[in-house]
Amino acid sequence: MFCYQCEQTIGGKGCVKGGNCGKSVTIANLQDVLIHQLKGIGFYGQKMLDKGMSIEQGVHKFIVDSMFSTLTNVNFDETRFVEYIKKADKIKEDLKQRLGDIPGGVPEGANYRPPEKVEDIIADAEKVGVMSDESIDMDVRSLRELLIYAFKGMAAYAHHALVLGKYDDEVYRFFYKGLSAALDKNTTTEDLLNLNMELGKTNYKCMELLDAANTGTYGHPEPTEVLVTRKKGPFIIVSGHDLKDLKQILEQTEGKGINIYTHGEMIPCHGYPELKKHKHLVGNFGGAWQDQQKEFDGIPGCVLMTTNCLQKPRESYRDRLFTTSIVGWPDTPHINEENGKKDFTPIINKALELGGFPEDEPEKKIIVGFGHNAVLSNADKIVDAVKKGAIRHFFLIGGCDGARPGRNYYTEFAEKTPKDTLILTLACGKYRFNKLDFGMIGDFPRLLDVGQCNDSYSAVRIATALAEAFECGVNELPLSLIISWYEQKAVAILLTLLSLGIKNIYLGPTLPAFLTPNVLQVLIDKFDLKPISTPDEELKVILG
Ligand code: FSO
Ligand code: SF4
Repeated sequence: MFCYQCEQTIGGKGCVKGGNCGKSVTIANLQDVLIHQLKGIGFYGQKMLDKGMSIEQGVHKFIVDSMFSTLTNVNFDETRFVEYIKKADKIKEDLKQRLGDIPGGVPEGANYRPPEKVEDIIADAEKVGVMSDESIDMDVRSLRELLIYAFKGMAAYAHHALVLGKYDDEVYRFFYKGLSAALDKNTTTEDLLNLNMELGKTNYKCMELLDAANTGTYGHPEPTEVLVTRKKGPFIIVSGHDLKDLKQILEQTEGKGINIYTHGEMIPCHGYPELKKHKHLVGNFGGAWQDQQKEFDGIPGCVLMTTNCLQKPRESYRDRLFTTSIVGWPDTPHINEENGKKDFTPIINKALELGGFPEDEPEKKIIVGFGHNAVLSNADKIVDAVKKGAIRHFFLIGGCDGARPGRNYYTEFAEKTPKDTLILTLACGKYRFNKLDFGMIGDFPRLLDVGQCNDSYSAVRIATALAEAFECGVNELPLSLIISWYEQKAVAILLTLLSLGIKNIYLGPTLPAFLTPNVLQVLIDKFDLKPISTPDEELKVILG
């Protein structure tokens, strides 16, 4: 096993004897073999596309879903990965047969066939994993892995859009192109740099698609107060990022006396008209993902994990944790979809049986729901406030939260921003400061929650609209991006921001282990990417 795809990687170098995330050697190896298989599908798929042949939606969906399953904290279930690897083999063989002769030959690796026995598949990771090609140029490996990790992130967004019926052939086509290039030993650093930029642009399209899917189905988020304390009674906590799962749970629990809480990245759901109209969507539970083991310990209710981020469940709540979609933990009840619907009866019955919280906590509320529509419908007022000097600067303090120390930087940064500055935030990193009172600037709360990491598109829309209003480029705006990363969706978003030409991004809490000094230098030279130092230092430089 060798894995360095997330910020939590051991020693800032790589996990080799099991992951800090709870990933076992077996799962890591199976994921490596699966990624190798997907590169093979990419190769044959690209050849088909070159010939003008078409590929079924089912194959696109398989790539997206199985790739998403290898993202950090999504799936830890051996059985599921073995199934994916075997299905990938069938798909690959089918594409190969339909193609017939391939002029120019086939790269080593495209013809890999998984052995019958699971232990032999696991052993094959040695031959196909991240470090299997020891002689390869380190910068090529670095850029190749950057591409693969960003693909995992984009796969998550493509998955969410597809759940709501939205897809874009151009996005899908890029999976074949990029995966195929990642398999080819002749791909150069320059090719890979270009592919990473292309991924950033394609991911922007993918996120736009997801935004259209979410807002088209559930309406545009509106500023909404959310209860962040507990209410008496039976409950289900919905975690992850999937809006459709939440909607189905809300419909199936209507009138049953069960309170529904969002968790982690689901908090922006409270702003969507079609979700918030359900009165039993009562509030948001707990903090960011890395607090879940402590916060779910012995809870008298159920938890549904719809996507990342799942941690190893403690025994005290293992019997009340359910997974769905691509999420998995061994021997944990999983809710499958049948004919486009999920039956949440087991989780509903369990929640009723557990009885819930015995009493109400004293109430506390915060505000969410500042997606691009809500913010930009006030664009005139914002522009006016900037012109009058009431708003001096905008900070986007967003990205993932995480378990390692060093993330207090983001709390401290938010706290130290001057009163005449506006803070936009998104993703789960906001739990470091979203319950603090930042006050108001005129009619606006100083802290505007733009949404999930999945809503980064909204932040870009806001920035480009402001740039248009001020007749300048985004880089000339009084706007600074202070980004925290943890997993691979953040990698895809970072490439999107870079591909849009956005410079001077402050990235932390540490830099990705998979970036070599040379690759990092390219990003610094080309995009003025900056590792974080201290909030005081940054604020001094930014505000002058
Ligand atoms: Fe957080 Fe986890 Fe949304 Fe990530 S929940 S860390 S960027 O997976 O997905 O922000
Ligand atoms: Fe380690 Fe992160 Fe990989 Fe888990 S996902 S094995 S913590 S690098």
